[in-house]
Amino acid sequence: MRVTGPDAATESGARLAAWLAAGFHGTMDWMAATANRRPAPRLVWPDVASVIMLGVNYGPAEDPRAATARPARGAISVYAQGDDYHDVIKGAQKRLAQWLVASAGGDVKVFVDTAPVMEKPLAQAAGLGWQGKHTNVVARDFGSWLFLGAIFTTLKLPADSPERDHCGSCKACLDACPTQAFPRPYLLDARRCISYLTIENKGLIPHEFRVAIGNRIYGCDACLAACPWNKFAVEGRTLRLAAREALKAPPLAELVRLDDAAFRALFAKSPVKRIGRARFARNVLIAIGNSGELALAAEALRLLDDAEPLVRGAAVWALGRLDPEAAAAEAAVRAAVEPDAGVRAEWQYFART
Ligand code: B12
Ligand code: SF4
Ligand code: SF4
Repeated sequence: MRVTGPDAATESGARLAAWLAAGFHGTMDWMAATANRRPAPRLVWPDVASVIMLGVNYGPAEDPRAATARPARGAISVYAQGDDYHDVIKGAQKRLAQWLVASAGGDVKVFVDTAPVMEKPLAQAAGLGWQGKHTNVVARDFGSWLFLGAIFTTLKLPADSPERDHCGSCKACLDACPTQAFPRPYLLDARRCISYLTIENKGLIPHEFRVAIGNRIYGCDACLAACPWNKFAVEGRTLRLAAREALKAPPLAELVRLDDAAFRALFAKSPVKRIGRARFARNVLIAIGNSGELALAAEALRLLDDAEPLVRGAAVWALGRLDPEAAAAEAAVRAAVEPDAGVRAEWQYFART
């Protein structure tokens, strides 16, 4: 926990504007819609006098890169293997904020990615860590594994010193990115990031990224896990954030059979629930297409009849990768009668490749 002032992220506003102007936010229109407020906490709440930044350690028990070496299983990013951090951290922040008001007075508001606030530059200004070349905040004591949250208060608190950059000549995170999502150090093109492609992106995943995604079915930790500062990381102690056994490396064969109710039951209280069954099944089918497991071709075949075009489209690709002959036979009867233009485009893509 560290303290900074409400003007600490002001200069990041220009960088945010440049990022948006380049279109790096893709379809995250909410980033553009709130761009003027994001670097300016006073526009979010005019009474704010100090910002208390919190970092919550969610360090994994094992290196998450091990899960990406098991192609018949899905890799869910570390941050999403436990309960939704928004809920967990907000509860803790509220308790802290209540204590603050009771002991020192003033008024408070708590945010954990729930308001248009640039949490990373505020965290660096407060001294929690620095924005590494992968653009996330790295802390000397926790490596890449910190969630961030902010408490705005009307109290004028003494500010802590900012943290400085300790990346030096390292570029391990940039080299580790499977989709080359960094046009240059400290700059991320979200449209190429697997986290964006598997979570925020609502449509079919562009072909150029599908193979590189491998078995990552929700988010990505490749750049975070590559950071040498993780050698100082310790396992997170917040029980509700800890990885659930069922979400560590679930078999694709089970995930692909989840209907809507089973999806919601498995991912109750998990951030994964937010993307819904169709987007999740799309991601699982991309992983199935990359699995090399011929036995999973039957699942792709079955989902060619799914009610959701998003699922049918991904099923075409998965079947085409695992069993091109079966896909060709299906194309002959399905392509011409497919009602959805996006799925028809997938059949055409299959025919061309
Ligand atoms: C939009 C968003 C995303 C987008 C875009 C990510 C991004 N880098 O912007 C997507 C969907 C891709 C994403 C992915 C992830 N996210 Co996210 N995301 C956010 C969100 C909502 C806003 C971030 C933002 O303002 N982006 C706008 C751009 C302009 O910011 P930026 O990349 O940081 O740009 C800065 C740098 O480029 C820097 N810069 C530019 N040039 C230069 C040059 C130099 C020399 C320097 C020093 C700096 C510098 O200045 C810019 C402004 O500060 C925040 C929550 C919040 N409210 O802040 C969470 C947040 C950043 N995400 C978080 C997490 C955990 C993730 C993932 C790890 C999840 C996962 N495992 O899949 C990945 C990591 C991907 C990555 N490498 O960044 C955490 C990060 C915690 C931390 N320790 O930093 C946050 C803070 C949420 C939280 N409350 O904990 N995310
Ligand atoms: S999260 Fe994955 S895809 Fe996104 S920038 Fe990091 S390594 Fe690249
Ligand atoms: S991997 Fe290296 S360059 Fe990337 S954030 Fe960590 S120290 Fe910085």
